[in-house]
Formats: sequence, structure tokens, C-alpha cells
Amino acid sequence: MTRAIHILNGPNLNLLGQREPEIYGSDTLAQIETRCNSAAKELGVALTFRQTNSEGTLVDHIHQARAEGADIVINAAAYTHTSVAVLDALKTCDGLQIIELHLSNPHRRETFRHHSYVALGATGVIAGFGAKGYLMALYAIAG
Ligand code: CA2
Repeated sequence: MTRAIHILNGPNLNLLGQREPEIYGSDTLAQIETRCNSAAKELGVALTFRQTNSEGTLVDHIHQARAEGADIVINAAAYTHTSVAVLDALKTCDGLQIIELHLSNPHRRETFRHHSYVALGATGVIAGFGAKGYLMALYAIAG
């Protein structure tokens, strides 16, 4: 059976490439999505790539990945540090691989970014490698 992977992106990541390139790089989310689609083809995985600015919709996206039995790569952005709802949704995904992803390394930044709810539900974490981290996560799951 073809492996399915959902890459889920949280709030403000739709603005990637437009501000703070020194922290988040200059690639847009659309460019990252294009690269992920090429890598998914190479790896023979079915990829769904999503972004939302709302917490409830991010929870819905996790539920949809779970319903499809898809592994999850999640950059929950600011909800990483605040959302018990996102953690609870991830914890329902028994048997699925979950990679917490960040473009920057939150541990080198403000202390409020040092705690992650997502990490409590994740198989592993990739942080600090910029846009390349998305491909690293795909290869970690399916390579
Ligand atoms: O490094 C990451 O990927 C983060 O998840 C990004 C979040 C931040 O709250 C996390 O601590 C770390 C912020 C995403 C905001 O995206 C922007 C995109 C363009 C311009 C400004 C912000």
C-alpha cells in the first residue's frame, strides 16, 4: 500500500519569504510545497500539504491525517508553545509517525519558545535547518 504523509503547517507560515528572512529563510511556503511534492514522487509516497491560521482547523487536519492512517510532519508554529488541543489531537494518532518540525531552532530563541506541547506527542523533532527540514522530515519517514 502507498504510504501517506500529511505535512501540516500552522499560523503565519503562509507569510514565509515575506518577512524575517534572517530567521525563517527566503523560501515561500509554495516553493517548499513544490520541493516536497518532487521528493514525495521520488519516494513513492502520497503527500498532502496544508496550512491554516486557525487552531481548530489544525486539529481538524490532524484528525484527517489520522483517518487516512497518514504519518504527520507538523510545524504548528506558535501553537507549538500554547496548544493542548493540538497535543491531544496528536495523541490520538496511535501507531503513526509524527515529526515536529521547525524552520528555526526555538531553543536558541526566546524562553517562551523553549517549551513545546507538540514534542510531548511527537516521535521525533527536526529544528533549525530552515526549509531543508521539510525534506529531511520526508526522508526520515519514508527514505
Ligand atoms: O521556526 C519555526 O518553524 C517556528 O515554528 C515558526 C513560528 C514560531 O512561532 C515558532 O516558535 C518556530 C512562527 C511562524 C511565523 O511565520 C512567519 C513567516 C514569515 C514572517 C514572519 C513569521
